[in-house]
Amino acid sequence: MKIFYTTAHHHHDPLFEFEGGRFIPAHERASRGEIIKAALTSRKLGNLALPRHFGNEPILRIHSPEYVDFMASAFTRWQERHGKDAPPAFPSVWPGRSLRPRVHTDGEAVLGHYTFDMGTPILAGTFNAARAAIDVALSAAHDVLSGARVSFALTRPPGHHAAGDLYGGYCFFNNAALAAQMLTDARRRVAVLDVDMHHGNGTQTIFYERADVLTVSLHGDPAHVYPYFLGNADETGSGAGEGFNLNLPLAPKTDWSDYGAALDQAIARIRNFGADTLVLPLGVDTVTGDPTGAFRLEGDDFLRLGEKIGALGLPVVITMEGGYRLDVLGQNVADVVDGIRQKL
Ligand code: SP5
Ligand code: ZN
Repeated sequence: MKIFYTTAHHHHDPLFEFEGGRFIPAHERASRGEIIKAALTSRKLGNLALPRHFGNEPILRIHSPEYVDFMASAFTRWQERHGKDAPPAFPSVWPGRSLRPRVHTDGEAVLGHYTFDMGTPILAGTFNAARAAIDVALSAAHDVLSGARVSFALTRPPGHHAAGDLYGGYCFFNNAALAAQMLTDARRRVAVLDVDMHHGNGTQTIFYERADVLTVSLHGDPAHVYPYFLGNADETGSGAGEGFNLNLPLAPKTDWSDYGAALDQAIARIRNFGADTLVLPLGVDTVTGDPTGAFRLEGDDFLRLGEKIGALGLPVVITMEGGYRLDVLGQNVADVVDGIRQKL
């Protein structure tokens, strides 16, 4: 298995995020990438490979040109307003209900126009890191198109909360959606199975009106869990996409017995859709004690999760999403990969 990885992820290493009325130490740090890399390589689950460079064309299949331009220039524009030594960029105003969500270019308003939370700082190097993560994801998709059974995209920053023109939840570009689109453009029938703790709102939104990509997500019930404002079971797709989005929200404290049953449902839908290729946005923030999570997966549960996915028998592109308990992050990611490879 190839593990697509680049040191460019270090360009995005925030110290703080905003939560609970104050800045707290950021959960989504560059050390995560190194921990995952070390665990996968030390268990000999694959070989590191550098991404190749894909141009902007595949990005524009998913993200709007205005949004890509915004991301590319966001921090320099923030510096024009707040000085060369400006702190990380955070929004302070949003087009909430009753206000008009018009496109804004002004330094203070533009961040609120393009994001939905205050947990996602933009730094000087954020665009470089996020742009490199796109190439990592596309390289893994290309690897599967070239015949690989499984390919690992060590994407950092993660992507599943980002929509076509929206960042948030530590995500800037939707790496999994970009991979799914590249596979679909090559005539694959793609299912996206999102097993991160948090609903993959960006991925859902991107494919919501489409029948050609099935999106399935297992996550904490948005009544209690971030991102709160999307991810309910009644969101089934719309228009041509009606019936092609499946949300399986689960209660806080869900452990393997309920999680495994929901995963069986997800897998049954993917089989029934007739997918020939799987994209797996992988988050291991479902572990007991994750600082952003609410589930109780532990121990061998991640191996079992991987085994069930591997037993689908489909080629898989794995993109890395969440997982913030650094003491078990590497082991849990490696267990999922190990389980997939044992059954595939
Ligand atoms: C990719 C990804 O996993 N993004 C997650 C973003 C979560 N950001 C906010 C988390 C807020 C958690 N607050 C509740 C604490 C429960 N202990
Ligand atoms: Zn998550």
